[in-house]
Amino acid sequence: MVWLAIIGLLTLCHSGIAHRTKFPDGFTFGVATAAHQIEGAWNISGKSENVWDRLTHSRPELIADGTNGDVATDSYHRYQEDVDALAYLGVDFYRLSLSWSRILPSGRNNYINPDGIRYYNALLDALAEKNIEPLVTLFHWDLPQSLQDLGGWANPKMIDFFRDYADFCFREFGDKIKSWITINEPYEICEDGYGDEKKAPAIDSHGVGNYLCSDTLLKAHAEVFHLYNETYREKQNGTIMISINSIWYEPSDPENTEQVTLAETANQFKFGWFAHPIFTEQGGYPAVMVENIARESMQEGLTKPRLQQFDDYWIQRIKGTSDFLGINHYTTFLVTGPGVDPTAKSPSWLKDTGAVTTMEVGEDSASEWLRVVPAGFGNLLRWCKSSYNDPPIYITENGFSDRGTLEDYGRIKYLNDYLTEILNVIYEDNVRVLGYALWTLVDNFEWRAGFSERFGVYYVDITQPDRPRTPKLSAEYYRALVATRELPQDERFFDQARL
Ligand code: GBH
Repeated sequence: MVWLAIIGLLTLCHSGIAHRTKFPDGFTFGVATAAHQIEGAWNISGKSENVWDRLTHSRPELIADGTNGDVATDSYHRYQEDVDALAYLGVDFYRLSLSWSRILPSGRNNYINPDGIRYYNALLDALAEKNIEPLVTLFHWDLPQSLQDLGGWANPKMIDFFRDYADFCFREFGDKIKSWITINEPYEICEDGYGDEKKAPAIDSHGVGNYLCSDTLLKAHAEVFHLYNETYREKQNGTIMISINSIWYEPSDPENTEQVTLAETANQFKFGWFAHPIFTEQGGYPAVMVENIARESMQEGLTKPRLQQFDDYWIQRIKGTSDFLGINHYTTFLVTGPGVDPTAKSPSWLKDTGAVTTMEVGEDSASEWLRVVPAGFGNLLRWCKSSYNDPPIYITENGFSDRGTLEDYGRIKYLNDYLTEILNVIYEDNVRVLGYALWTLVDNFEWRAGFSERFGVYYVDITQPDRPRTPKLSAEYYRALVATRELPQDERFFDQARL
């Protein structure tokens, strides 16, 4: 008996259980933040108003706790504390974003704000001092209001404005930044900001503005990629990608073939909307999107579909414009059947999908939309490998919200289980996941949720003027993980009562 048990144990170790907790050599760890959520200093040192300043000031009732990004975690003044926290965690890289309206207050490149340049140089130097690589997002939702006044991402002229802004950033900071992200979460920008009121600028042009936005945004992304590729890459020797958020859709009944097909449709509408044009051989919007929207548009009596396929020039121009597939991932929803979702406006992206969905799955978090479904993450990653020809992948965001407790066992469990899925797909399915950024460093301004939902591994007391940061238990967990490159098994990280 004893011998059998020992042999059993040895086989388990050999079959991979033992190395399942260890990340492969070269895998990198970081944390992610975004300018508007942490910087504060909203109207000083030359920064102009952005769409989130405008929304939070003019319609504060839209923010769960009435807070805003005016001071946020005051990282504009306290960036050294952030960098010290990053050094304590021991991360390889820090994903941050640049505030467009701090760098180019008019939105255009006619005037450059010297304080903005000084700030980012100081931050980049402080990171270099600690040997932390910057991974920098050009646009994480904080569009200069002056450009929004011209229509924002619904205006094709944005292609030029975004290229000019990126051009300036590459020239000014390119010696210090080797890894770039063009745009964070195009779906959220277009659907939540132009097709709904969930994000600034809260245009709510459902079924129309969201698709104007995606046309412009994908072209603008592609132009910035080509600019980097042709003008800067050789000299600066860096990389550039886009970060796409995924809510992964699963059929609620995996045996139900109609649901299986609809879940695929929903994934094409959600992730494929922006990934298909960039990461497939074929290029362009997913066929099922083009078809569904054409059909819906006809029924609405329109003479032209609300979304049209790109022409050949743009299909070619957009294809292949990302060195890596950047994935932000938090959660999974279920598809329950065909039809019009009860929450769908008309017309709208959701109605266009033709699927009814539910969030009733997994354990909850402090965010209504965030359910804990680690298996969905594994399925998403395998789907990305097969749908997009085995791309090299960075997880550019992943994290969990609670109300700010220091003993954040819920977050640790979430991280442990989601990171386990990454290990599984790396070792079992050869999915090429190269690095991981935890969302987020410090509790910060969580958009319309204000400070009511907290994602940080550092607690921030926003009632204190000096915004003190306190490490949560998850900070110790992540520090241990980064130091050993192995999922910590120490029992102090796990809530013994709940195991
Ligand atoms: C990311 O978005 C963002 O990049 C980051 O800035 C953010 O802080 C983080 O996640 C945590 O939220 O109006 O209630 O339906 C994640 C994707 C998609 C999350 C849309 C919230 C809708 C909220 N987001 N979503 S709701």
